[in-house]
Amino acid sequence: MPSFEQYFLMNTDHVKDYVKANIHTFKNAQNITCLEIGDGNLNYVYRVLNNDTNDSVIVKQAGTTARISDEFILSTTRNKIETEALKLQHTLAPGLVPEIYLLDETMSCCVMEDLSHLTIMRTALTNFETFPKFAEHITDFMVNTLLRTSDVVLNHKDKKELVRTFINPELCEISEDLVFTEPFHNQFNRNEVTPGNEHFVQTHLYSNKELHLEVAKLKFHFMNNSQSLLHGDLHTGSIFIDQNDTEMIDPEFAFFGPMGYDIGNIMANLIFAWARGDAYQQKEFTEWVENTLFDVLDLFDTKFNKAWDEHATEVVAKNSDFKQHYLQNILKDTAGMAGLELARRIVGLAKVKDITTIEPIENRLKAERLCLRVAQTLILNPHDFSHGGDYVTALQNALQEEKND
Ligand code: SR1
Ligand code: MG
Repeated sequence: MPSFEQYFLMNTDHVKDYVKANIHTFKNAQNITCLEIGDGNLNYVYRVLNNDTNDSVIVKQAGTTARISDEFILSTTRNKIETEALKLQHTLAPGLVPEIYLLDETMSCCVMEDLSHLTIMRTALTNFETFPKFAEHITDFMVNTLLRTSDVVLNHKDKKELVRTFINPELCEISEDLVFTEPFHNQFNRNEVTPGNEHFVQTHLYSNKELHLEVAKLKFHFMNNSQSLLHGDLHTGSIFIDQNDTEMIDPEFAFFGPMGYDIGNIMANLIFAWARGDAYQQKEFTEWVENTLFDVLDLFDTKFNKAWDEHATEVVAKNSDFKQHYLQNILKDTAGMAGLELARRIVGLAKVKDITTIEPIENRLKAERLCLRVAQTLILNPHDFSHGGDYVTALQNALQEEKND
């Protein structure tokens, strides 16, 4: 059995030995099953089951390059940032984040609660499943993890220490390139535009100078506003869900940035689900998504106001006009960031199954253009999006534009 005293990339047999050596409920286990179950773009995820006791855990290990492409050479220390983020989010939003059992900085892996009785939300949404508790749960998670890691609530020196802990330059660079730059400039030639939409992408993204200016402002805002500890990649593939529970996983992109980045990611990924539902004429499903878009912003607003009144410690922040000013800026950022996520998942390297699996191709092309039209409106007019209903209106307008073109 390896000693695990020096980093190496484990296989399933190593992971079995690792768990026997490090997790006490597996110490004497004779009958262990281990499966690699990761489907993300970066890391390796193993489910380990003790067949005799039914105890199970998840082991997540970082490799030296991204799974999606060897082009991304990454430090394995990212696992520590992810694990520290999970631990902090678990205390701020209990019941909405898996429990961490072990962080191993040598092996760049962590062992955590097994949530595999739940489904990855994106997979469920592609089958048009609906989740009535999602808006409540995601807004609890966002208000608690975002507001309570900001200067509104934290002692400012403590917050600066946390900012230091979560400096995450490599993963931030991935977002800076893939989200804020490549979809509009294709400077590394990594974009993958679906044949049939080249002209649309050229006109609406690559040659759109007005859009480039707003995107530049958003990129610098992302890089320079250490507002809160973000999840950093809060899309529906980072959420485990069923009818009762919602658990947010995979915060390896965590760093201190603008709150609107996380909220905007949620809004954009709901829009992908809507576009798929529309393509397959799933009316009940698209109505649920519309209500959820509405509820997410509405509940965020209500809960944010309440949490601010309960938890604000900063003297100058105990001012209701300032609170409204602060919230309006978050909602404006949310719109811009949602627009960016919509654009990058359509033309960039890392796509979403909601859209890529739409058939026939004409319907996929139409869904892609719909997302890009909404993206453009969100980025150019973020002030117009302070309610969830504004997102639904933008979707209806984009559908109409598509019909008129
Ligand atoms: C190289 S990583 C590509 C994408 O996958 C992650 O989930 C992030 O969204 C990232 O942008
Ligand atoms: Mg991920």
